[in-house]
Amino acid sequence: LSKEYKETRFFRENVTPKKSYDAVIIGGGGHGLAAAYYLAKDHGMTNIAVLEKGYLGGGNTGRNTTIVRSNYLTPEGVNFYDASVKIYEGLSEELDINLFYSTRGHFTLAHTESAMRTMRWRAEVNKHVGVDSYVVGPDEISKACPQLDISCSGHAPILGALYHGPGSVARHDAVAWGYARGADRLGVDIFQSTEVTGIDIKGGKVQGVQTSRGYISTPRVLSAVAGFTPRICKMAGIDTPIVIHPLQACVTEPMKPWLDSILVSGSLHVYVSQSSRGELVMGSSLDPYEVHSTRSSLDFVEGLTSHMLDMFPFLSNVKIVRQWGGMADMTPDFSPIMGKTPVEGFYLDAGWGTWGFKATPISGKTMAATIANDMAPDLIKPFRLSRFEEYELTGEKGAASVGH
Ligand code: FAD
Ligand code: PYC
Repeated sequence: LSKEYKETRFFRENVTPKKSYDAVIIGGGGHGLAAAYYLAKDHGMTNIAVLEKGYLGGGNTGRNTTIVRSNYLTPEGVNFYDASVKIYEGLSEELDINLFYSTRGHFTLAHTESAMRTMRWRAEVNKHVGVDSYVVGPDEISKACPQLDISCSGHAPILGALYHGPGSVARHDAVAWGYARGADRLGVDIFQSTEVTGIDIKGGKVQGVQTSRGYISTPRVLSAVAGFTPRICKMAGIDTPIVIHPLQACVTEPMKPWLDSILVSGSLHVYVSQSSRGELVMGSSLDPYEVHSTRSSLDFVEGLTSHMLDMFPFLSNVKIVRQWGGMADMTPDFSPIMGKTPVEGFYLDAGWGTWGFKATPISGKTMAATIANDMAPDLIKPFRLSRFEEYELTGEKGAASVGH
């Protein structure tokens, strides 16, 4: 590493953006930073700027509950998320940063016969594609998590679960910082507190972006802004079916480690894992209304904790210490929107709703390839924007861990 890099603790602070770049990435979340990293690393494109209106990882990347898994419902989805899990497994080493990637095993609990049917369906699709998932009964769940009340206080007895061994958690902000540092070291310029306010398009082609720090000319723009996608797409004159719903989460005070696995209950609208510092990380359903806001509510913690106590009555004296919200960019089929758009040079990485953290590495890699070759790789073709007008949806609602 050169002296310039050795003397910075994380990455260079660039003071003034250049007048022109080969590509501009809007959004310094995990997805935008990963795309920048792979553009430089896989395609040798280093004259790139990442523009972030706030701070790196301050959007949904730093607000999510960090679950990584590939136990989806469609072969297209399973293949895509499995490719991401495989990158995650070696990512701490590749980025030379401890991502606290921790493989725990993931149980999707079924409390009804119809939920059991979906678990069997997912298990069969997963196995067919070579992903480790199978259906287990209450005894195996109790063995893995003896603290769980299998009767759920008598309200919703657990009949079985889909078990997915590779299910993991990771430190979310380290993923953003790791990709940022990796991209920076390869020569990418990263600007925080820099907002894109307009996209300059002439003759159907991208010419540049207006920003809070002046105009930047560029032939290629990637929008990787999650909950802000409708605003950026409006600047480019593009319609998407994305709607924004808040998704909230919270953590307890730290406890000694007792919960090894990741547990999800669709019927009780709860999911929980224990972080490396001992906090229970928990979430529930999407808020039922469309609103562009990151506020959290008392209603959310009340609902969540009452269902947590159905599963774990012994937690009644444990305190909730933080709660927050993120803006989930929801698509009708619960799959992302990735690839080219009708505007030449404007690329979209969006529709990550409640499921995009696990996809960070593979979305970065495939969006980088899309930009470098002006063509989407086969892996992401099922997620093209045009699928909605072609009636070729990639339906993953049955595999979303979050109630809706
Ligand atoms: P973000 O991290 O949101 O980054 C977008 C960035 O764009 C932001 O930093 C924003 O400031 C910036 N930006 C916006 N507009 C502009 C502009 N005009 N100019 C410049 N910058 C701009 N997924 C999972 O896989 N597993 C989970 O367990 C999980 N749990 C979740 C829990 C919660 C509570 C939430 C809210 C989401 C969860 N998700 C989960 C979803 C996941 O967090 C997101 O899909 C993912 O983080 C999206 O990453 P991103 O980089 O695309 O977006
Ligand atoms: O996609 O696994 C997931 C998830 C869990 C909580 C929010 N999203």
